[in-house]
Amino acid sequence: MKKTLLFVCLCMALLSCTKSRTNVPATMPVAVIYDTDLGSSTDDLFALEMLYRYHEEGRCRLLGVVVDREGEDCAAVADVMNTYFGHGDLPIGLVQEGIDTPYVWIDYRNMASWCGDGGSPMFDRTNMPPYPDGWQLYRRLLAAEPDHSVAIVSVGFVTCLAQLLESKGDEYSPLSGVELVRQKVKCLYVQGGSFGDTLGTCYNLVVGPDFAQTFFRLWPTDVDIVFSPGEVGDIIEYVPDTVIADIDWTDIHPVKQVYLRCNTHTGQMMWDPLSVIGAVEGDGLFSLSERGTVSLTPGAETVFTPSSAGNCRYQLPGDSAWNAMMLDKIRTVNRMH
Ligand SMILES: [Ca+2]
Repeated sequence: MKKTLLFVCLCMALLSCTKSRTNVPATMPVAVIYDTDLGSSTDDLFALEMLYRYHEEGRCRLLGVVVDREGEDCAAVADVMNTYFGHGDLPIGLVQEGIDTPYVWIDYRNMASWCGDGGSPMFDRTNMPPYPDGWQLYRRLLAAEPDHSVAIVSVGFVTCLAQLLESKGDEYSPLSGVELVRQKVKCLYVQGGSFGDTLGTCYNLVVGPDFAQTFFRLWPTDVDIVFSPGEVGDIIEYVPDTVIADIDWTDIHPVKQVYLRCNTHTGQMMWDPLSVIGAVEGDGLFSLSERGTVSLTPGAETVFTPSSAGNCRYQLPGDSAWNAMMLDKIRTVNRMH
């Protein structure tokens, strides 16, 4: 009898350890705002697919999508994705005065106009223009949430975040942007930063240096940031043939159509999903740096300074088994439907 009791206790303890390591939310799924430069790379699309799945599983509550790359065609991609995956009611914000014509690696910005064999649009739409400015959508969504509860996942430019931080009180909240972030945001997950032995830049920050400087100057130092520097995703590749094979159950799929219609042999790695996984599944899945602060040089290089009271940490690259596990998580959303 005693042995049975001991066995049960051991099982419960092991279960408890497993839960805390993976940090699967039990009762309060984390609220997430997804901030993305849709229209150029496909890792943004996979990251968005993952958020839909997490939302459907009750592991997060996706509040909305902020598109930080200029152009209604980029916002239309968000709408096509939302509608296709059954989340057409999600609000979409779009940057209005962002970065002037940033480079496009894989150009799927005209996704909303793609037609099938019959000549009619392949994908339905729900949320048509005009869209609110990205920073305005941030203010509306944040103001409605409990304090210290929202995770922001920023996998594009920090244009809308910089504009949010510069914003003043409005109809949604009397708080300034800085104070609204301080009150509502639990953690920011950023795809970006470079924290090697020598100073380095990353694309998402260096392409809009003024926005990046504003972001680093104004982000509250008591609100956590977890960076996912490029070197973590650099070694996780989801090759085009595998993407197409994973979505073998249909051709009418926005991500598969990107891979059928566009040149996707651009060295696309799985950077953006890592910030989503961290925000929803928790930091226990990752090896993280110690705490510290991050500042930006005039050349948009990120500088990490260790400090136990610092609000910043960054993900560290994993070994081959960890990389395979992460890729498998990403592939799951395409294999299952
Ligand atoms: Ca991106």
